[in-house]
Amino acid sequence: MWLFKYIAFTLFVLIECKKFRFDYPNYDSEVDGWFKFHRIPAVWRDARLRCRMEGAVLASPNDFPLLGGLKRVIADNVGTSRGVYLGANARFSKGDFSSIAGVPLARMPVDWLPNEPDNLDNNEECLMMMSNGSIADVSCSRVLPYVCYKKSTPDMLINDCGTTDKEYNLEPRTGSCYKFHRVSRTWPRAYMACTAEGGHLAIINSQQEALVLKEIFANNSPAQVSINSRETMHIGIHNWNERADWTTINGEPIPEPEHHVYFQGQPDTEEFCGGMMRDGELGYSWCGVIRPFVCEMKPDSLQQEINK
Ligand SMILES: *[C@@H]1O[C@H](CO)[C@@H](O)[C@H](O)[C@H]1NC(C)=O
Ligand SMILES: [Ca+2]
Ligand SMILES: [Ca+2]
Repeated sequence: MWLFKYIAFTLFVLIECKKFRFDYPNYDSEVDGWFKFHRIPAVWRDARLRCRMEGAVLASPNDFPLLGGLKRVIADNVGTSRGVYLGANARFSKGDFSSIAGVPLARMPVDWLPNEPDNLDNNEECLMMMSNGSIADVSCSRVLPYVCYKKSTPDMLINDCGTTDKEYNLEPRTGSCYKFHRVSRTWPRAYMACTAEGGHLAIINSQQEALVLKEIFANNSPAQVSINSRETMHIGIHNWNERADWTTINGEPIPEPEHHVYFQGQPDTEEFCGGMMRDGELGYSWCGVIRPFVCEMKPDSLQQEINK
């Protein structure tokens, strides 16, 4: 009896240790990973990107366990009358459907809905799945809910910053964690990336933090940053389309800078986004320009349970 208890306890501990992040709460041993249902529907392109930014992948029924897991998630969240996007798509080449991991559709244990596939208007390069596992080809611009999947891997360790993302570093001077993104994005996409990672675009709360951000930028030379616009990085400052009314993205005032804040001269009522230049000056920037950026996260933000 004690042996049984011991084994049960050990199993319990092993299973309990399988953690990813609070919004992927339930480890599913059949798929050795976690699912997250995204209730806010999106076009396929945004669905894929959000899963990727969360460190996961837009789910596909690559094998029987994944099919079973997906069917359960769909049944629990959307019922039987609606469908969700799959990762599997034919965007690279019409008709050649395969999952994001490269598994061809012909190898997936799925059936088509009645009268599908029909490639309506020769414009259906994405797939939707119902809770019974039947699929249909649909336009990738449809707005549908979706499911992200994270496979458990041996190198998944939760670091000081509460994340498995090794690029987040804890900064003792501010108590926050930061990640510099060398792959440039527009400001809205940068905002999305930071949010998906469990944080937000870096917010300057003190002179000390302004200095920390300047140092982070300095540690990433222009040659290490992906494309043009290497001299300014996006941070969490916005003018809310109100010319000079600059605040942080949390609506807080920007701390009185020692350095000059170059926020003058922009046209009326146009949307501008805040950036920091290599010399530490803050300035405004077109939101649509792709630039490197810094995300900030509190060490407990991804692991805290939700209080309901
Ligand atoms: C799955 O459900 C749809 C309706 O939601 C139905 O049209 C289809 O025939 C079902 N597929 C199977 C294999 O039962
Ligand atoms: Ca169709
Ligand atoms: Ca901050």
